[in-house]
Amino acid sequence: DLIAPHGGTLVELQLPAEEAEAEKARAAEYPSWDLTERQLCDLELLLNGGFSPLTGFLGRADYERVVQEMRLTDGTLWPIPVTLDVSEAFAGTLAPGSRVALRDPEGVVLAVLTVDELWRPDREAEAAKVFGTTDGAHPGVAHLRERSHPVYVGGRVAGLAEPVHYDFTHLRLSPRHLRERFARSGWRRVVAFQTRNPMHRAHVELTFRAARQAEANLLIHPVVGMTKPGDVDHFSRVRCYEHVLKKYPEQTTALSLLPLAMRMAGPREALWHAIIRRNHGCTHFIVGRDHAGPGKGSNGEDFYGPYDAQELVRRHADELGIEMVPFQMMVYVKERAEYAPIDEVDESRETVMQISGTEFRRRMREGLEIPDWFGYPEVVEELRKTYPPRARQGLTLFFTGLSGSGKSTLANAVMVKLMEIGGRRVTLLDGDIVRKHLSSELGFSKEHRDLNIRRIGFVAAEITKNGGVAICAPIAPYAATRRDVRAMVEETGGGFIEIHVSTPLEECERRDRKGLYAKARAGLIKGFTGIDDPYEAPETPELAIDTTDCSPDEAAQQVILKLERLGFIDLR
Ligand code: PPS
Repeated sequence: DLIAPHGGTLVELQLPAEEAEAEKARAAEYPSWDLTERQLCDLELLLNGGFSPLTGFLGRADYERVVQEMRLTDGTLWPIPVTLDVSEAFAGTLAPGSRVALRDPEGVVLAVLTVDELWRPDREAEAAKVFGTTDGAHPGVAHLRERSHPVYVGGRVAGLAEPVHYDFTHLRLSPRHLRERFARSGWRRVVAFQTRNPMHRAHVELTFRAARQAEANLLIHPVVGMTKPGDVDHFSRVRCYEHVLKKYPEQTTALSLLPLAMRMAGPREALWHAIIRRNHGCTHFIVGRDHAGPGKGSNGEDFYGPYDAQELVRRHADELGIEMVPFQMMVYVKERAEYAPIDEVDESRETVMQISGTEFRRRMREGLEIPDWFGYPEVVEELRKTYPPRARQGLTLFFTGLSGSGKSTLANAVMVKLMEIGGRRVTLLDGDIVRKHLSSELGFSKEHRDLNIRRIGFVAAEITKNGGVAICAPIAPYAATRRDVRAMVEETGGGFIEIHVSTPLEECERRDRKGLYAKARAGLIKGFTGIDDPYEAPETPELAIDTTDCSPDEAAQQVILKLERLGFIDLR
């Protein structure tokens, strides 16, 4: 007598074992599609019934109506298109009735899709309707525009194998398993809490109150599929949730992970989240401030009003069947030494204390204290492992400049000084070292130079990710390539310091240590940087050093001081 799934029954699409075996043998002959990360998430929830009552990827008519009216053609409420996007080339191999083997990144066939129809959707119109905007700053819009394929394929899906996970397997409960667990524990009322962030005291307070208010047990149901780019990785978050779980009275609260690919669609997404939780056996669902909001748009304003999601969910309350527990933002009230919803605080008499996400990240970066009223020490400690202060983060020092500008000498001096200070391993990726060990087959055409720099970027990013220092010293004449390398390194969470060794051409040529400028002037070397090949000087490097009038030791000292000012080394 648990709550019925959306649409009445739990629609699981996994074939029985024997049928699956037979179909697997046939599937070897089908054209196959390698699922994208998002499609893999969607497939998992299709197969396990998290997306009940869907029976596959949406066909055109369902898609159109979902986009326009948030409904399937049979009238069932469904706010987000769940579609399979493929390339033109792949679509060209298909026709209605074709069968497609859907594979995971390892090549395992997870499911077979029977094609109903193929069409080219108007993705801009989809964005405008589903996200209410075509601003590329919205991650859902950006995904549609930059990462989705042009052809949608609709059709039934039959599951052959469950998607494989190696992490936190004991916490990944499907709708069926959660329902079984609720039934076994006698949990008749369950309130679900959706999150894509680490949980601190405010969240625990909020969920605790929600459970009390709904007279229900609590399910902490974090998304571990895809969240907003830049979010805390799910590994760290789940370790935090495991700490937080201990803060609730025993046997009242459960934790399960949801392999959902979020779209950050705000109000529509809140409806979707509610439906998905109902399918997982929950009777209540918490919708807080700015639920599934993607942050600010290009105009500096929030995409959705803070309580738009609550409003939309309220408007569909009857059809949803799962009951919303709306919440205002929770804040710490200093005089009361406890948390309260912001609308229950009289700010003329009481002091509200808050730490924004930005402020939290600043404190982590600088290794500053996080007050006890804000976070649990175990959670903060867990996050400090993932986000060490700058002095313990990896970093890349990227020297760029003309041949003979002094890059190598300077890079070498900085390396020795960093080793003297200690604390991190240092790797030198000097131009000559790289061209010997990574790029020996490359020459100096634009393509080859770019390839060379990207290889350096890849290695530097790996070193940075692992907490070391990568010192790179190629010419790296192209701004766009340097920008890409910066992005690769910064994505790891470590630092990227660009140092323009800005010694002018005349000085480099006057030094001409290797005699190459003379040869280039004589036409013996073609395409020499600065002579008959371009060098695009960095416009906003972290540091620029002209070595004409300073010794290598002085120049290296400037770099070390810069690193200290930025917090990457702690000389105290
Ligand atoms: S790049 O553009 O970043 O890939 O260049 P890099 O790997 O740093 O290699 C530059 C060194 O190769 C020698 N060399 C040339 N440089 C520039 N242009 C041409 N055509 C060229 N041919 C050979 C030169 O000695 C550079 O060494 P450095 O250490 O910069 O003086």
